Amino acid sequence: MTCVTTMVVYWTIAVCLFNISVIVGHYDLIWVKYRNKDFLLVNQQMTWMEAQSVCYSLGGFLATVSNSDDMRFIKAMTGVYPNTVWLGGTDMFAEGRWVWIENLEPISYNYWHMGSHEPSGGSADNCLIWYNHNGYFWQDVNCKNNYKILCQR
Ligand SMILES: [Ca+2]
Repeated sequence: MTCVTTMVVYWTIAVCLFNISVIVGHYDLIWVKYRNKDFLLVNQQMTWMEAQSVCYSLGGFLATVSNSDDMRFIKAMTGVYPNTVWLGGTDMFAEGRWVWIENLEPISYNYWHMGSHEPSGGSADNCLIWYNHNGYFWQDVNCKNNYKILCQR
């Protein structure tokens, strides 16, 4: 089994366990390890700021995507149509200067949807989502929208 397949299987098990735990009323959140990061998909929709504070309360932050391997893993983990997921990118501190909330480092690797010239929202759209549109891509959206969230620790 390839590494990615193993991860997908592991994540599927994790999703099943998480769903069961929600059904029975427990919120045992399951972090999924990938290299030196742990990721957690929270299947509840909220604003970007709420998402960041939920991640913080769980000992983490909204996810940083450092490279294409990270992105591939996140795809496998969250790529269930029609998921749209908050990531930790924002340009709320300075328009057009995208940083990761983890460390306020500039976003270097990116996965913007080039077909629609993302990021395209200007000062109205300052937070980063990962969404499904003929494949999955990044887009800047209004931080007050409500989406599921991907935490990292
Ligand atoms: Ca912006």
